Amino acid sequence: MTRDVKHHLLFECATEVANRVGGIYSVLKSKAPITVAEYRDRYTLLGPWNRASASVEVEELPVPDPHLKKTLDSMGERGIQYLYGRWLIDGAPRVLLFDLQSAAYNLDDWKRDLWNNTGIPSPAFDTETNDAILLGYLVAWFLGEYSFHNQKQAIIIHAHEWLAGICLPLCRKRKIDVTSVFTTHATLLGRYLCAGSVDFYNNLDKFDVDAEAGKRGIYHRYCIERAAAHSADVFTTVSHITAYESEHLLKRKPDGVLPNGLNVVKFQAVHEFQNLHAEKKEKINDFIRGHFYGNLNFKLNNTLYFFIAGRYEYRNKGVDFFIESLARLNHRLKESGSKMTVVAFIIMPAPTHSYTVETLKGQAVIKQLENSIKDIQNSMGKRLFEFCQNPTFSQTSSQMELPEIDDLLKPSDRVLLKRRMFALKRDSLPPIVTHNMANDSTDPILNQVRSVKLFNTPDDRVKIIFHPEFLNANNPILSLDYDEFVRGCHLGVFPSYYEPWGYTPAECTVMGIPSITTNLSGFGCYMEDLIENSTDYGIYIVDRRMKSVDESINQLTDYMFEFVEKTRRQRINQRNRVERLSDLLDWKRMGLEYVKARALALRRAYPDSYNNLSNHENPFESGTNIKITRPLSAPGSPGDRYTEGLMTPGDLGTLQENNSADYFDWKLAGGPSDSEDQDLTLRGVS
Ligand code: G6P
Ligand code: 1S3
Repeated sequence: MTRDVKHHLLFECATEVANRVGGIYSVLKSKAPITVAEYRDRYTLLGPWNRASASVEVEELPVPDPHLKKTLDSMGERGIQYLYGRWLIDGAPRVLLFDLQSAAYNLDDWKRDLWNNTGIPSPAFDTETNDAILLGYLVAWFLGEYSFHNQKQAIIIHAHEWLAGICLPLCRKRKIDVTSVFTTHATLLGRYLCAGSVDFYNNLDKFDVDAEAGKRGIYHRYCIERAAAHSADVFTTVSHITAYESEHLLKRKPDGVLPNGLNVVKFQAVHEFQNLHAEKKEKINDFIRGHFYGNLNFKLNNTLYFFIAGRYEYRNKGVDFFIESLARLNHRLKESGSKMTVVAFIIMPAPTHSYTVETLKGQAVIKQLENSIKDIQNSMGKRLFEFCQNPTFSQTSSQMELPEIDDLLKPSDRVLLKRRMFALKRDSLPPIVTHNMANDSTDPILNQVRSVKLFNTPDDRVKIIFHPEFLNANNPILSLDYDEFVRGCHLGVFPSYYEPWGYTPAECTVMGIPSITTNLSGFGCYMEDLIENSTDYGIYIVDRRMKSVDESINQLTDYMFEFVEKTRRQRINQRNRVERLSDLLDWKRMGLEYVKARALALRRAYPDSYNNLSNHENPFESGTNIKITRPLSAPGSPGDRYTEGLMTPGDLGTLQENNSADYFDWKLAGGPSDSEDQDLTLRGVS
């Protein structure tokens, strides 16, 4: 059938539509403005209807498109409940959310059908898989009916992750007239294998994938993921390194890489983000005063805030590396007699039973002290004012007399102050963890902190605070949203072992905060490919690929030590430089790869519509090998380099069909350095 490919419709399907769970929510939300700008009302996001989150994120709207209305009415007649509306985020994209429970009466039939038609098994009690099946069958049902009612326009279904992937083999099996893109943001098996103690990257081509999935009880999930990857017209992933992994674990080489972007909002004046840093840091200082009450033997002016944040995946996110290198950093700072203190935050949600009494008490006693001092300040001010209105002169020297401290600070004030100061006395050390942990004695983070003996003693130059809950401005003790917290910190540390992309360091970058990542993360590889000496720009990349564990930890320690040694001026300069990189991560640039993926899907499904155009089958193949010839300049915007050639972000990470590239050896040829290099050197930033 001939369909209008130019005015095609785009449906993007994921379980995190208007439902914050993890990275895919960030992808969809931050990408929405550019996708809506391109498609307007031809774009709709599909997903499960999570009533709690949708009630605050989605505004219901009448269904405007008659084809859509017919389709939904017909599904409604069969008991399917849905919510059609506007997602209340930048770009306000249309969303169509299906109530999975309203379709649950079909579950057994659909599971049987899945087995009969695709050979994918589904055990009875895996709720996540059951939901994936319900969503997949609902979306395939919807697309089947919709493409029947609307026979004019071409339709693209873009599914993210295995949880939203079941619709793809179904569309293929039922020959539904749509074209499809599947993006995997991590592979199931990769995540599981890395979380154990496996030498993952050196054995990728050797794993017996079915057996490994079976051993971990995820064979059925793995089948869904693999089926989605193989039945999509275009298969993509988020980074070069995950493409390599997908090729081996899912047995299909991705057609291209769709790196994740961010919706970069620039300030009018450069200094604004620096001011924000100072403002938010002051809020963190307030928290620290409370947390370390009675033990604040370090100067906040000489204190740096480091942090790691994300899902609690101890090994995958590199928390093990972080804690070990903090212990080494502590040792080196003590040895060198440094006057600096590092407070390292670990922000990773874990099962807890509320805040500890000690944590709450710390904030309360400091608040009380602050309030009492304000009251005393007030009364002292009044007394001083009164005294000065009626000047007295010394009888001997005819000089004007000034008040004595006792005239201003009355005995009752002294008593109050003493009481407040007594309240600051504590016998215990400042706590490591802010909450009562559900599994305190078996928690891997706490156990490692115990084993490296980082107990927040007065001698320690590195202190640790584990906050096992995501941050939120309504939080009673650290009342900052995550973004505000990042702005107030000095360095993000993300030494991941398994990280298909890694939004955390990317977010630091657009907020002008330096970060440490690794060459096993999609983001780290991407930046390493783009920037010749990324440390100059506050992107430190730990080599976890070619170095031994001990060497990598030492490298991480060196980076942190080097950072601690910087002067305030150097930190400010570095923040300016980091912030300039944010253009590289903007969806306005990253989104080009999504455009290419969709173009390829349309071309593959409707080749006849392209007969008169060039026969370039795969738009991911740029044809020319365009290289960055010079490193980013410190003073100018690195963004201008892109205007010189045709390069788009994915060109760096794009896999081409039938190519035999060794992904790990992917390198940009270094070009001649220019005067801006010298500029960098002259500034003494090496
Ligand atoms: C920003 C502010 C400066 C402040 C500095 C502190 O740049 O604009 O006024 O001195 O932050 O930097 P630091 O790295 O010491 O937190
Ligand atoms: C995944 O989320 P994760 O933290 O489980 O998807 C993210 C978005 O693509 C990606 O940034 C991250 O590396 C993956 O691991």
